[in-house]
Amino acid sequence: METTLRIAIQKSGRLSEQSLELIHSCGIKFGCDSRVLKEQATNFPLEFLYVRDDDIPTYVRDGVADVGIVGRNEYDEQAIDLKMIMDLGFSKCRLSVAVPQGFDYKDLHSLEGKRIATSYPHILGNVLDKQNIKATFVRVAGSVEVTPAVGIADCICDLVSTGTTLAANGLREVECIYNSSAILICRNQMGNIKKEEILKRLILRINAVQKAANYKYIMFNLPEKHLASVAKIVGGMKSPTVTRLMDKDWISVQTVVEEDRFWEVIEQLKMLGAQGILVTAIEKMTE
Ligand code: PRT
Ligand code: ZN
Repeated sequence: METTLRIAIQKSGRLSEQSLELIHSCGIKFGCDSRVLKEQATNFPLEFLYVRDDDIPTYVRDGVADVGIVGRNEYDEQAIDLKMIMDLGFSKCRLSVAVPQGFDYKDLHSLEGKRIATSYPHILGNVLDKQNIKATFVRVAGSVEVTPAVGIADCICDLVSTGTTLAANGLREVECIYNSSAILICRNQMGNIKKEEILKRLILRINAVQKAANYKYIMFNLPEKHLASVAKIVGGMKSPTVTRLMDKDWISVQTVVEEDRFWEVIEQLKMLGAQGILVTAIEKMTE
């Protein structure tokens, strides 16, 4: 039987859609039917296991799945001995302390002796221990933000992305203690060479997709006399591709530019007299 790598993905929640989108952009085809528990990719030796995100670290540890996509928060909170392969950059959020009106907050020491409701006692405990702060944790699995209003906690420590939930519950975010995003995890020892090979192929594809997302492909026409300056501005993987135009004083240049520097590069090219600037997204990119 052909060896397959089994990946655990959140069945339904904040990680699901982008996890599937990532695999899809790696050119891997599958049915993506959220009603099933398991399914097989049709053109790559990968099997999907759709589960609750909380279960993913244990499933990977126990070999139920070989790899998994999970929030870094879940991975660090469970503190199971697993390997983090890479940061996938989506489902970003932060773990923050938030207090109700009237709570006099200066710094983390203001939490001394307080009751803090959280689903992340391990991560929060580590942060407070480092500063020798003693507090009581009220463990709650959901609806953390209502606990101060109902009197079972003095403040909370919960995940935040837009801050809407905190505001809706009259809470003020006072301190971010931790940042999270989706990560790819596996066991420290996969124990199967064929699976390791498949994982390497998958990682190569994910890297190519992630790299491509950070770059744009640009093409433009330029007076030839500015060729030397343009190479300095755009950089490019090796050097820009230059072709001649019918008009002998003009050239056409093609290159890749980092997303972060994109507007700066466009402005500088315009100042050099570049014309007909075309920009396209890159789908995949490998060294
Ligand atoms: O059913 P299952 O157990 O699989 O899902 P779940 O309900 O436990 O998890 P889910 O889907 O809510 O979150 C999965 C992962 O998404 C988390 O472990 C984080 O890594 C990541 N993530 C990103 C978030 C958020 N953003 C987020 N905003 N997880 C939860 N929230 C919650 C937060 O707890 C709070 O209740 O959203 C609310 C705050 O959101 P804002 O936008 O109002 O600030
Ligand atoms: Zn969960």
